Amino acid sequence: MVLSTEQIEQFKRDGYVHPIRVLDLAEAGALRRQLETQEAKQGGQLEPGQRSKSHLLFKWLDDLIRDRRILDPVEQLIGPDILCWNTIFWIKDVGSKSFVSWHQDTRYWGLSSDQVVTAWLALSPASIESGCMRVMPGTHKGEVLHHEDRYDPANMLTRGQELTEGVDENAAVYMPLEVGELSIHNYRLAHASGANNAADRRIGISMHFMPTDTQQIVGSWDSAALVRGNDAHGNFTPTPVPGTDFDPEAMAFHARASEAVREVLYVDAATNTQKL
Ligand SMILES: O=C(O)CCC(=O)C(=O)O
Repeated sequence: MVLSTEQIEQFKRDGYVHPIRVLDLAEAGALRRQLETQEAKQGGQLEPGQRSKSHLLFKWLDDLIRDRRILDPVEQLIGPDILCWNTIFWIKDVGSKSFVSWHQDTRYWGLSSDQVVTAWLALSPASIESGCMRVMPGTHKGEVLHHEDRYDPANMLTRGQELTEGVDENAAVYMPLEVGELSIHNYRLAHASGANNAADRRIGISMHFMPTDTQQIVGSWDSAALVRGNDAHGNFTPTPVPGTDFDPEAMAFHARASEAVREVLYVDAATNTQKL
């Protein structure tokens, strides 16, 4: 058991748990090199479309969503039958003003379950200075709060959506992580992050896990990877496992699967900012 009884209780009460050591420095460094090698090949950055459902593009990321060191604590929180719905890169370059406004993901992902979790892995130090996540403890237990789409260009969220209620900056808690550490939060938990004022890039990967009985209730079609247990529900089309980075079959699937996610994320939005 990775998580103690106290950590599980804290997750139920507050909606998050951190830090959980999952990779050693060498392993996390190797993943960062894989990412940065690819970025260097294409002018220094991922394309927006490569930031989401990225486990279909990068073999090493598909391996990561199946890594028992990540799935063991996730199973302790959501049970043994686990789908991975999405993976997203959250990269803030040195000196970048990029930030994430206060929001609840429940509002935008079209998923039926209240048990969806985000596991966020640090590939570089996620400190207060570099813009680590902040959370509002307990907000996962309440209603979905009111958001406004503000479209700030520096906001990493698709619509610059921002909570207009329920945030008390004094009660907010930082979730700093060292390289190779993970945080897990319930997707209804209000969370945000600030700009990177540190000397290194802030690189995180979010992996979104859910029980297999979850349904997509906004989009007409969606996909997910069965990463542990059995799927007796079949609500999501299984994603292919890439044999290599940029495997042609997985890339073709990625085009369809990430478009389906975009349709859900931008439903009723005034503008498609093409951030994912
Ligand atoms: O990486 C960040 O700062 C925010 C990530 C986020 O909003 C999420 O993983 O749900």
